[in-house]
Amino acid sequence: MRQLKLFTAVSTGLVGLSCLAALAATGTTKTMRNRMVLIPAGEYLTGSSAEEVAELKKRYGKRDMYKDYPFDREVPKKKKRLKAFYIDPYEVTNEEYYRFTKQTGYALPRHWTGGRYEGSKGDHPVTYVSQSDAIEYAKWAGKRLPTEDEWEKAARSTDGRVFPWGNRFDPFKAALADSDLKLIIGALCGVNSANSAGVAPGDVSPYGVHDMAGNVREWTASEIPGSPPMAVLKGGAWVDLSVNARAAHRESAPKNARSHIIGFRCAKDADD
Ligand SMILES: [Ca+2]
Repeated sequence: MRQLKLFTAVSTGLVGLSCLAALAATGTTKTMRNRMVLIPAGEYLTGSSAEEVAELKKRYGKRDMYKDYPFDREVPKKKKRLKAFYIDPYEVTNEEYYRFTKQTGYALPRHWTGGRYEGSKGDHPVTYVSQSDAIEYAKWAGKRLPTEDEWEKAARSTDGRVFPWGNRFDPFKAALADSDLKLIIGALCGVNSANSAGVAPGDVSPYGVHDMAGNVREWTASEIPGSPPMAVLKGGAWVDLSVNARAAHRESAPKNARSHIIGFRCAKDADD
């Protein structure tokens, strides 16, 4: 019983901190959302080494969802060089996507009713959008989707870090489903779906790009060849474990897929 009381006290304290942080972050995002972040030109580390992938297989390979997972497509870990580019600091929100549909008459996400998103979810990431929906939005906004390489550099910076904040996973940094405690906190906070952009202030890369480990998976402009070719998704979602939150993780989906766990952010050439 004493242990239960202690746990309750600790978790209640954490809930308070977590919810307050979320409120603070929401206020911040309103002023920062439209400013793109400049990712400077230069080298960065992409992918994972064969040893890192062997460790992932050892740790996750026996779970049903990762039994046949193609971790090997993260190999090799190597240096790449990219030109400078801009990237959105947050995932595209319902409100932003609503303005796009209003101006263009573009089809609404299928779960919207009455011509718009649900009530207070204007600052949540838009979901149920395909890669082509995301591309059309980006064109309207004078932007484009980031390539997989651009997305990965914006998340892990130049030092090859595993997560946007560093090499060590911390379930309190991102909107993920990685620990029972995090799930309890999420439930008490009403966080049981995609969250307000920037709900997890710790999920931020050295460049100041938010929600790259969690919240929703994100479309990129890149594809994995095949029949049919698949689009590369980066980052984890609120339903995912930490393995998906690694910046090197390469998820993929048919380009016309629409899901409650997939959204996107935009990029732009730096010389525009
Ligand atoms: Ca994300």
